[in-house]
Amino acid sequence: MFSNDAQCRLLFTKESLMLDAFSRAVVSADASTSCIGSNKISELREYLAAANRRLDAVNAIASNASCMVSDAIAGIICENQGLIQAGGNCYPNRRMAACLRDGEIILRYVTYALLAGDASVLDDRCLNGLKETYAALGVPSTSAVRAVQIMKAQATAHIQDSPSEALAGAKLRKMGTTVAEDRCASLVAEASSYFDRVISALS
Ligand SMILES: CCC1=C(C)/C(=C/C2=NC(=C\c3[nH]c(/C=C4\NC(=O)[C@H](C)[C@H]4CC)c(C)c3CCC(=O)O)/C(CCC(=O)O)=C2C)NC1=O
Repeated sequence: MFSNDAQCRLLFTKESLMLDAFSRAVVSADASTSCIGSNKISELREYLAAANRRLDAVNAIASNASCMVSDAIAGIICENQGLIQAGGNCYPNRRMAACLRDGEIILRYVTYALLAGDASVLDDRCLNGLKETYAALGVPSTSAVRAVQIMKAQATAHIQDSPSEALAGAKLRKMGTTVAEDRCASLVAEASSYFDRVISALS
């Protein structure tokens, strides 16, 4: 399959790389045989300065994860009842369970990426080959994408600690953390970009 050892090794090192904001800076500097640039250093300084807010954001998602997932899957089923009828991909219970589990897996990898400040763990360990797996199993990607969109909206609300009464009802839960004046705009944008990565990987 591989024309030589080096190609084979490259493929495997590539696949097992899990980067964070720091190791990403090292790997890209090394790739161009340069020192860490001052731009990079100030980006990393910013990453450190905002680290507490990043942890609050990760915690806001992680500690609401099972509620977010069940709500997102309930949402796609409300919008498309065919999913739970014979022939639907959330029917029977075994598939419903697999779908809920996939929702949890995706959300978990998004939180890992948000913690690391880097998408590689999400790309390599979750999204790599997922579209093909879904195609092979007949999992409808439009519904999977819709579930991810719902989780993206929920994550925004949780990072800003502003889940709405209208949408959350009795399940409404606030973390009580101090939210920055800009309503954590950059963390919201970053988390959204990871959800968008999932969406484009499945589309
Ligand atoms: C760590 C990374 C990782 C990922 C991402 C992963 C996904 C994953 N989802 C699967 C199945 C599945 N995924 C779904 C998901 C859904 N069906 C729907 O209608 C909804 C749109 C959607 C939920 C949002 C279903 C129903 C199955 C089972 C399909 C079947 O067996 O027929 C399978 C096939 C094997 C299995 O059933 O466990 C894999 C590998 N597994 C992993 O280890």
